[in-house]
Order: sequence, then C-alpha cells, then structure tokens
Amino acid sequence: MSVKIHYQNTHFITSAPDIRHLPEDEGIEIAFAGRSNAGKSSSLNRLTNQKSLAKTSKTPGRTQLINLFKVDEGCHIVDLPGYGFAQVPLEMKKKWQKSLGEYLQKRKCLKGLVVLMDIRHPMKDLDQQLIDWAVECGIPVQVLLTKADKLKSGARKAAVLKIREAAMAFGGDVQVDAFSSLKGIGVDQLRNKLDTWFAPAFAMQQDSEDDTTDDLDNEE
Ligand SMILES: Nc1nc2c(ncn2[C@@H]2O[C@H](COP(=O)(O)OP(=O)(O)O)[C@@H](O)[C@H]2O)c(=O)[nH]1
Ligand SMILES: [Mg+2]
Repeated sequence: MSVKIHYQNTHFITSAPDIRHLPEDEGIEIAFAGRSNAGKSSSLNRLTNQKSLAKTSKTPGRTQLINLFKVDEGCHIVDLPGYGFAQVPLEMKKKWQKSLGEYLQKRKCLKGLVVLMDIRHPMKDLDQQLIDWAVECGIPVQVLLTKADKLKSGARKAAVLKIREAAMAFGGDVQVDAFSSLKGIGVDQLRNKLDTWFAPAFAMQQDSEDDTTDDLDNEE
C-alpha cells in the first residue's frame, strides 16, 4: 500500500533531556541525527515546509534536547541533538554516545535513521559509529549529504558516488543522496523514503478497521 504523508501537518509534541524520557515505545519513529551545523534543523523545516519547526540555530551545539514531532497518527520524527561539537566536555560526549547507542539498540519503534552530513565533510567518526550501530540493529539508514548547493553539479555527483561507495562497507541498508534545504535538492526523495518507512503504521490502522468490520459481521 502506498501512502502520501502530508509533512506540513507535523507538529511539536515534547522535548526530552535524554532518550529514557521519550514517550512510550509505540507507533513508528524515524530519527534524524547529525553533527552540529550539518543542517538538520533546516532539513526538518524544509521537509515540513515550516519556517521554524526545528529552530535553526546560528550557534552550533546549542540544542541539547531530543525533540519529538508528530507527523501523522502513529508516525513520529525524533530530532536528536547534534554531536561532534568541539566545546562539549569529553565526559558529556561519552554519556551521549552511550545513550544514543542504547536508543538505537532498544527503541523498538525506531524504524529508520536519517544521518545528515555536510557534503564537504562527510563520514566523520561519529557518523560512521551511528551507521554501524543502526546496521547492527537492522535499522535502515538514509544518509543526506547536506548543503549540496555548495558544490557544482559535477563535484556534487562525484561526492555522492564516492560516499555511496564508502557506505557499501557498512553492509546494511544504507542509502546516500545529495540534499539541499536551500535549493530543495532531494526533498521529494526524502519524503518518499519516509513514506515507505512510515507506511506500516497505516497498514496497522487498516487492519484494525478491518477487524471492526469483521466484528460487526459476526454480530448479525
Ligand atoms: N548553503 C546552504 N546552507 C545551509 C543549508 N542547510 C543549512 N545551511 C546552513 O548551515 C547552518 C547550520 O544549519 P542548521 O540547520 O542550524 O544545522 P543543525 O545544527 O544541524 O541543526 C546554518 O547557517 C544554515 O543556514 C543548505 O542546504 N545550503
Ligand atoms: Mg539544529
């Protein structure tokens, strides 16, 4: 069954200081992750056509909370705090890595991970670590090479091919595409990908509606 989700209906639900404080583990959750300044907030705003759904901050590393958004019934997007910010103390970095690893491993409703990387600075250590964890847990990954407008079309294509090749080494379901919030590159593709990841949520609703019809039939 193919569904077209209206991402412009997305709205903020809650912020959590860490993944233990997220709402119940149910429905379908897609997480967005990336180094500070990779363009994560801009991508969420572009995806949803909302100017400031996720606040785009000029100060990298400021947003340390996990933000949860509702896209549709049983469909959520989780905006994970940016990582790789130089001024964060090592202790905090380690703590964050640990809880992020746990989240990927334990959160049953997590059905997809979007990893954003600046097309000019891709596949840093933590990016790779995240992808590794996701692949280990059988979670599909969509890599978005952000700010693709910063490269001319030839250089952009070369970068995408090179990173696609690097992504093969992870062995799992890891797709790599160019993206630009500024120019709208890759936005429709991203929506299509999220549609397929979220689709089972609608199948579940359909199932329960079918069940209700069965019940009515039985009463006759
Ligand atoms: N040229 C260009 N700049 C972008 C794009 N997306 C984000 N930026 C800029 O990159 C900076 C960081 O963006 P932001 O979305 O706040 O990144 P975050 O820290 O990952 O949430 C901001 O100055 C944005 O204006 C893009 O597609 N193209
Ligand atoms: Mg941000």
